Amino acid sequence: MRMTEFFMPILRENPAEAQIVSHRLMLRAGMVRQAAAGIYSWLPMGLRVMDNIAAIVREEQNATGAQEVLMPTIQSADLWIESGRYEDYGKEMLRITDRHERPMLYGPTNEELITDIFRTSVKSYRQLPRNLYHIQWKFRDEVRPRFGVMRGREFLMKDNYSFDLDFEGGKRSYNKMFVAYLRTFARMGLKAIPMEAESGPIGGDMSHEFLILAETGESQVYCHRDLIEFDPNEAALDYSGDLQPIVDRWTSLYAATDEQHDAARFEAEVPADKRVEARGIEVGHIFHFGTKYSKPLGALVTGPDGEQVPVEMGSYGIGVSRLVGGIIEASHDDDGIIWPESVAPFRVGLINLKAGDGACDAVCEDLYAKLRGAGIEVLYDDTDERAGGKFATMDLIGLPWQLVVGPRGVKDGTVEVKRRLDGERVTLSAEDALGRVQG
Ligand code: 5CA
Repeated sequence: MRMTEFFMPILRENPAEAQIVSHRLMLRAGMVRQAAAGIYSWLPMGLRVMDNIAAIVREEQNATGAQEVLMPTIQSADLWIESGRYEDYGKEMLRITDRHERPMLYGPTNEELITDIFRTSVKSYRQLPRNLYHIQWKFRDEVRPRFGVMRGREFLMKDNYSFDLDFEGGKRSYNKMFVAYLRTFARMGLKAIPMEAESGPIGGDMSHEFLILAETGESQVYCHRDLIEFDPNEAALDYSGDLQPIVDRWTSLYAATDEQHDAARFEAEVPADKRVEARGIEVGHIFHFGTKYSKPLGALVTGPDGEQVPVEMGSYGIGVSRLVGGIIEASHDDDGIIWPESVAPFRVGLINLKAGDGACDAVCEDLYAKLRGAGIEVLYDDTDERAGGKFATMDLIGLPWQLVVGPRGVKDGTVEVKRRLDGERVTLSAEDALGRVQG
């Protein structure tokens, strides 16, 4: 993509309304624009990152055997009245009336709708287990939408729903998601720690939140320091095998969010020098709630002995749009964002220090064509801005690699390669520079 053609409304000044760094940098880098309180438009730079995050989520879900569907944003109130949650959900639910005066709502979550799809389609235990997910916008009329996309009113969530015959099966499904979440967040360069959590309005008896540590996090968390060092990829993974040992390892050490925190247990179980009390951002939340929805909604299957049994269910959420902000909170410096390669909007930023100069243009065009030919996403700064401004913009938008082409280097046949992560710069031939950014 040529910067002269790219829609990237950069802000030079810090926007006054942004209280935390991710919100500030997302606005400055032209990733999002606020449309109303807690509601955002996603501009190309932001959408590219969100799409990359969603792609990782999708790949890791598919690897577990979960299948993608797409349910609507607008739901009929009927199912929610049937489950008993229509009243319970309170003011957070955006209620809508259609032209026939039928009560509708903008879905804050999808347990009812998926249970309805299930009950009308699956009748026998032989069709179990099943795990369906979608990546869809949700609306929650939060009292205090804030911190940009971190606590929005409209936000993109991956949510899946598992259906099993019995508790043991339900636990297996829960474990699969537990392990898939560890891998999903690790692929985004995040250290997400599973913590005992309250199940809140979703309900259920078993629940873990996945949190990344960040000063600006909304949750107070308490955990054993060793959890921060655990490697989510250390065990070879077979989703058809027994995942309990992996889950046991992660849950063997104390980790809890504020609501579940037990100070006495924390002190008894964690040596003083291993106690971490910090702030965290909840990026995922998994629930096992058994028959909470299948019973009232009559999602029954015929069991092996011919009896009718309500299915065991769980639901599993990942805050896809929140992750865009969360990753920035975890990875930035004074100059701007530092995107992990896996989610970066472009892998390479190509800077032409003297656009309009025949020799510089020729080298840049050649590099640009070769990078694209190699399937590498590149943003080519072909503008006539001065060098300082170009460097500042490239650092702000945080692409992992910068290729800098200027008249002096062109004369020597060299290009400067800068790695955004640590600022390391090396001068290489154009060919070696290409090799380096390809990794
Ligand atoms: N049905 C269940 C799981 S599918 C559910 O709704 N869980 S949740 O309420 O915990 O939300 C799942 C994830 O969505 C959270 O972990 C969080 O990352 C994200 N999320 C929740 N509320 C917001 C919000 N207001 N803005 C941005 N992301 C949010």
